[in-house]
Amino acid sequence: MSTPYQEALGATLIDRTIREKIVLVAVALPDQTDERVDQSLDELELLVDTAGADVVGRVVQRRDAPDHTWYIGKGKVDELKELCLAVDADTVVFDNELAPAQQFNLEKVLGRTAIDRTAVILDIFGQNAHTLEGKAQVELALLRYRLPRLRRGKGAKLAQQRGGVGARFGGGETKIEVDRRRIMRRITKLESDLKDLAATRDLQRKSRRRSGLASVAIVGYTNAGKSTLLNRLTDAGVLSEDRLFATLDPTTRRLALPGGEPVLLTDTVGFVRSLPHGLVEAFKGTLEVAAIADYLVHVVDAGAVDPEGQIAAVREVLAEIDADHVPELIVFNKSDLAPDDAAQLVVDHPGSVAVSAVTGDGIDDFLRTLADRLRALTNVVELLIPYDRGDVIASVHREGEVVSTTEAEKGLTVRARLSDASAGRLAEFVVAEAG
Ligand SMILES: Nc1nc2c(ncn2[C@@H]2O[C@H](COP(=O)(O)OP(=O)(O)OP(=O)(O)O)[C@@H](O)[C@H]2O)c(=O)[nH]1
Ligand SMILES: [Mg+2]
Repeated sequence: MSTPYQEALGATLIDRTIREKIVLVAVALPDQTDERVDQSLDELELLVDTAGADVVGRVVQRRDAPDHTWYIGKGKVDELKELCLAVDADTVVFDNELAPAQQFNLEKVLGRTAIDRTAVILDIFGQNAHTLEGKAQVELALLRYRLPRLRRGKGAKLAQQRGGVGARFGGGETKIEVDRRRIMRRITKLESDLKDLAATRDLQRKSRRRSGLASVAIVGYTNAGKSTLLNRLTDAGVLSEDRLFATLDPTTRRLALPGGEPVLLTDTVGFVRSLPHGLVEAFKGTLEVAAIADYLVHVVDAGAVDPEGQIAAVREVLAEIDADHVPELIVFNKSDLAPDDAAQLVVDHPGSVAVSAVTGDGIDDFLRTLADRLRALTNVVELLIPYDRGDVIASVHREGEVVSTTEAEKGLTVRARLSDASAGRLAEFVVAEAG
């Protein structure tokens, strides 16, 4: 008998005996450059590959707004259908988020499964969840995604017969009415289980707090090298792979910092652009480690195509989980692969460091910086920052913790906990060491 979890994942996970053939579709809206759309599709291709299928074609349409019925225009739908027939595609994956009705309409016309980026990410998460909590979180996100998509339809039925990626996410479901009720009951149960798990974690956390150790969370874009860094610093033995979302469950290890007290270092789930909101919501319990950490180590792949975009995407998720108030130390990783990029990024981001988690290059400097920043959490300085120096105000917020701000005639008076290094860099604005 299958467990409810397996059932939510579907008997038809990606069929790995055959590699499914996938056509990617994107709509370029006016605020997106062609380059941005291509990058996003490259990433989607990587996601599809991680999920265990092959991309065999791409279709892009520039539009002022999505079509109400099919997301792309009717002419483009016909073109897409032709292409699917020509390459014998099993499934089409939209980079944009499809409404349940659009998904249904597309499946009907195309005669094959149509899913979106969210479904692919959910699929990968489903494959990578191992702990009780991880599984419960993924199942919850999956069920919430599926609920509005339960529906009878020709395309959907076909998808179910064929199996594959889409079958779990597509409209395909035959015993719908019963299922809807059951899914709703299951969602309620999972929500309450997760609440219990959160309570247990809360207790564990309190006992850790009593240990008096500072906590540091490693966050960052998926595949940035977070787990590799944790392994380099401790003997955590966490799985690190050239694979997206390899880590779903947080691992915590003790780390001795140079000249400082030990800290608790936690590896976390990676972020990605347009991380489905439902998933973030479901993973709140796990992501909470970032929100309650004393400091964030934000790992960035210096050799990524668009590191700035990845930083922005990570910060967006941090804001969503209320972790944007936690000070961060940006670590540009993989300096062995992209030494020039890493050096430039460090210049562009004052206060950041460059490392290679693989060769160990820069690690000592990183550890000293982190120790200094943590000591600084108790080090309050007062700064007077002219109103036109929004950049400085932003640095203070990022590198330290703002205690209070007062508007003065010459500028903003900011009292903040800052590391010696940050205070030194901002020396021209420091008016007092408040102790
Ligand atoms: N060359 C090089 N490769 C690295 C470095 N750090 C990590 N990698 C590689 O990058 C890939 C991803 O590393 P992980 O540590 O799994 O990345 P992660 O951020 O934990 O990824 P997720 O858990 O999937 O979000 C692996 O293939 C690592 O070997 C580095 O400093 N240099
Ligand atoms: Mg990892």
